[in-house]
Amino acid sequence: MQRIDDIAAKVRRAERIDDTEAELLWRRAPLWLLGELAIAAKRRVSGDKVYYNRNFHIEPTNRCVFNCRFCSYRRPAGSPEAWDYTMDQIEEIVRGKQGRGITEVHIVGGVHPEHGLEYYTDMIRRVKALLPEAAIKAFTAIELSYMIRKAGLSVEAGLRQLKQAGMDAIPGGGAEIFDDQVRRRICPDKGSTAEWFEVHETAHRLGIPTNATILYGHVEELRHRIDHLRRLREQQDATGGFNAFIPLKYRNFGNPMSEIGEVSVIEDLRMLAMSRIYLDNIPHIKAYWVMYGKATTELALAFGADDIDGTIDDTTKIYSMAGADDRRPTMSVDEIHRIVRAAGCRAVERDTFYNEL
Ligand code: V47
Repeated sequence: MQRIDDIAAKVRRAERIDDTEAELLWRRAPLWLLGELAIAAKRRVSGDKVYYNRNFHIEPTNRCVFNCRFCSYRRPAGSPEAWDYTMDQIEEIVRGKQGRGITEVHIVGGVHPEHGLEYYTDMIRRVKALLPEAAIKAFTAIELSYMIRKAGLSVEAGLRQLKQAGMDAIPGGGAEIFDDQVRRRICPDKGSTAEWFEVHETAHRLGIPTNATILYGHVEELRHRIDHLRRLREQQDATGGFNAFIPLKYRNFGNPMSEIGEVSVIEDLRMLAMSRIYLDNIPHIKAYWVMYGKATTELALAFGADDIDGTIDDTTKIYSMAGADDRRPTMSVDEIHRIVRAAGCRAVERDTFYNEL
């Protein structure tokens, strides 16, 4: 059997590791070694830089046609906690963010049963009109697949319309776990893995950059995580359009899977480091601070992450409703610089396309 030292030497030489090697490293390597290898891999891509942006989220609705068991956010129509913003309310949110140097608006929500594609293209146009200098990163592949199919269009035709309206990039959500059996257990009626990949593959061909995520730390096994990473690495070899990979830790408050505990911070760090080591072709690994909390995010920077997302400005509820520490997530640019400096790195503001600002 291969020794950990041989695999580590391979990673240090920037050679690709296979799934068996990944499994061995993941199970057996001490945390300090994973940190060392991940940092070396991170430094090859981004040196001592850690990227952030000035962004905010719009979550137009928490009504959803799907019933994901890990979701703490969805509410049925008629619930006092359900919301469904009008265009006027969305424009009001955006007006409140003008003049603050925002470079990205991240729009995701539930998969609404009634809205048509024109509703979404109209939303994008209105946001763009009020914040023309910001890029719009909008809708998970699952939302996109649903709205485009409902309009009777091919994925390509639908994405072209959205791009034309001003959609500049696609976020990484909806990936969850690609393995069909695990997917059936945690989100049985959700759009499929094949749909997720069809949207991302088509977006890449149309020149729309995208991100990718994994939702880990619930019922999946290590082999499912590695399978997930392998599918992403293969897609990236083929189409090259993923900018960032974002491991999302399952948070267990207020959802139908709450009896499952949350994994440890040590496991978060192993997940991050292995993502950096295995995904040798996806440039950035994001430690989404809203989901980890600020203290773990600082640690994440010592385990291969080179991006911490952005200022957020208390505009997302997905994680506060799922039990994240920060009930009103906001980070000032000063605070971002402090966290990044504490980890011995240099904070660099970027736009959605990773141009340095
Ligand atoms: O797909 C939902 C996850 C995702 C829970 O692309 C949960 O830059 C943990 O994808 N515990 C949406 N996770 C968020 C997302 C994202 C976030 C930040 C940046 C980017 C990007 C993308 O949130 C969903 C799902 O995997 N999620 N519920 C939960 N209880």
